[in-house]
Amino acid sequence: MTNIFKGMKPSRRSFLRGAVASGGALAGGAAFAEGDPAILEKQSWNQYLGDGVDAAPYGVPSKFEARVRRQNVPWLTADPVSSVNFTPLHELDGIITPNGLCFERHHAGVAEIDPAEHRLMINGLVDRPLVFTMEDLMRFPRENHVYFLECAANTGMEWAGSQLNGCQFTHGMIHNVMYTGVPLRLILEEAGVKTAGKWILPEGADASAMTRSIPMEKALDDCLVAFKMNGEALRPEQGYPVRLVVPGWEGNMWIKWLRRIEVGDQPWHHREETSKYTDLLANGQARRFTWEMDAKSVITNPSPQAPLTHGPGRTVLTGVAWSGRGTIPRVDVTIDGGMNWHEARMSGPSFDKSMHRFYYEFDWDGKPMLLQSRAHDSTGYVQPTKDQLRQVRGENSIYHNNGIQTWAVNEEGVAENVEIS
Ligand SMILES: Nc1nc2c(c(=O)[nH]1)N[C@H]1C(S)=C(S)[C@@H](COP(=O)(O)O)O[C@H]1N2
Ligand SMILES: [Mo]
Repeated sequence: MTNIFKGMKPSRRSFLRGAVASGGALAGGAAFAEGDPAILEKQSWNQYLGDGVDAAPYGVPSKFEARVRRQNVPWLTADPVSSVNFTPLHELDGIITPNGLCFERHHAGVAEIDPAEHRLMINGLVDRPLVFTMEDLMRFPRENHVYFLECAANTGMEWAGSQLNGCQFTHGMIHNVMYTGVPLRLILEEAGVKTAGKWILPEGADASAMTRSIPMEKALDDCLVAFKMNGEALRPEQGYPVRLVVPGWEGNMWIKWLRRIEVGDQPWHHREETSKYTDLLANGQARRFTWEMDAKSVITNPSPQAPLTHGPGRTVLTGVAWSGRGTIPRVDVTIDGGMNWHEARMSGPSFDKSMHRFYYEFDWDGKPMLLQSRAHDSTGYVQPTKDQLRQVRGENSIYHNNGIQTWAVNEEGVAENVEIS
């Protein structure tokens, strides 16, 4: 154990003395409690044989983790086939989102595709229009990368003020997984992009036939045609058997159930880049093609769904941060609404355009707190306050809210979504 709490010695004797000195509030191991059956008595799992191997050919979480699940917001879900659910960020640690907990956003439900029947077509301004089977795709060199996918509408309900009570709902339209896929560049090279080809239009095989225009520089840079997530096949809800990965850019461009890529000389100005996924400013003009996701962070614990359940003393605060422009070298944390900022401790791999994990360990004095985190990305950009953001973007926006989030924690440890100015 790293010695983050100065003066605490790791021997049992000093633990007991410490417990007395701080009135029993010492965390990290309680003093021996006489009569505690959890330590004195044999439990059933000590006495009887457990299930053998093969009880679950595909393993599932412990039944005691049943509360850990994706959830939707009923008033945002008029119809489940065109809706969203949210990643339970407050239940996770590290940087990888388990496949079964990745939030889902569908415009026309989950397409059920037999990979043997699936094809990917490249057409438009190419020398050789091509059609690939899944087997064909597997014969290109493939790469592994960890990237976050954030829906442009993540935190979108919070523009006018604090609204949803939990980081799952305010910030859970994000997941971070390791993709295995073929660089899109290799597939485009196979077809031979004509000199006039400056844009691509990926299209989904679902009933929404989702399309977005993507500039050729991005397509040739780091986009992937991915078929694995965290080592196994994409889940149906994440685009099985194949999806486009557009690192750092808004989620709606990551076309799922990818069936066609057209090459053109200009953007197509389809629905999802005109009437949707544009940001109406206060002066009546709309920002368009706001592809990159700005640096952002959120404290996941404590948070409204994950209150503090202990009294004053040793407290672990944690959260996640990410940027569509690079890595997150630094996150600042405040527990007093911004009067004092502390540099958080980053832990875990720091990948380009991937989620980062931060921690801040401190001694809670038992008084109310106002918790905030502020991400710095590798370009030097610093996450703005919500007020700073509204000054520039107005309040008509839904998308691209990366303002600093505040949780108020009371003496009981209960946390609530608030705004301070
Ligand atoms: N074909 C297709 N691709 C799609 C969508 C869709 O409805 N159909 N939704 C988009 C949106 S808006 C987002 S935010 C992401 C969500 O990806 P996920 O369901 O893996 O979280 O997929 C994008 N790709
Ligand atoms: Mo989205």
